[in-house]
Amino acid sequence: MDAASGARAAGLAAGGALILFAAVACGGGGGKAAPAASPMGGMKMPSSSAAQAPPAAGPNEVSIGGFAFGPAKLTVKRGTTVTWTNRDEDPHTVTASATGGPRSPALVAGASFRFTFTKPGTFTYICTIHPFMHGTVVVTP
Ligand SMILES: [Cu+2]
Repeated sequence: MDAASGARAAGLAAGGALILFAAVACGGGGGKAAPAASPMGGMKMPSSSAAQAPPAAGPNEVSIGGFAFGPAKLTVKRGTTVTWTNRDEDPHTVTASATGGPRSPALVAGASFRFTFTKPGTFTYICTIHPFMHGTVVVTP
C-alpha cells in the first residue's frame, strides 16, 4: 500500500513536471516562427499549386510577426532591396523616422513591402500603428 501510493505520487509528480516543462518549452519561443517545413522526408506536394512557395525569411527579408520585426536589426550592403512581410493578423507599417528610409503603407496580413537602400547609414523604423515596434536596417557602403 505504502509503496504503491508512493509510486503513484511519484508518477503524478513526474507527469506534472513534464506538463510544466512542455508549457515552458512552448512559451519560451519568444514568438519566433518555426522554420519552414523541411523539404526532406518525401513530403507530398500538390502539383497544382507549384507557384505558391512557402514564404521563407531570406537574407534580406524581415518578417513581421508577434508585433515585432524579425530580425530587429538587419545589415545589408548599399543597393540591397529589403522585403518586409506581415505574418500577423493585424496590419503593420514600416516607417523610417528619417527621410531616405522606408515608408510603407499599412500592410495587411500576408502583404509585403520592398525598399531598396541606396545610401549607407543606419535607418531606424517603427510601425506607426504600434509604435512600440522597432526595427533597424544598417546599410554598409
Ligand atoms: Cu504594427
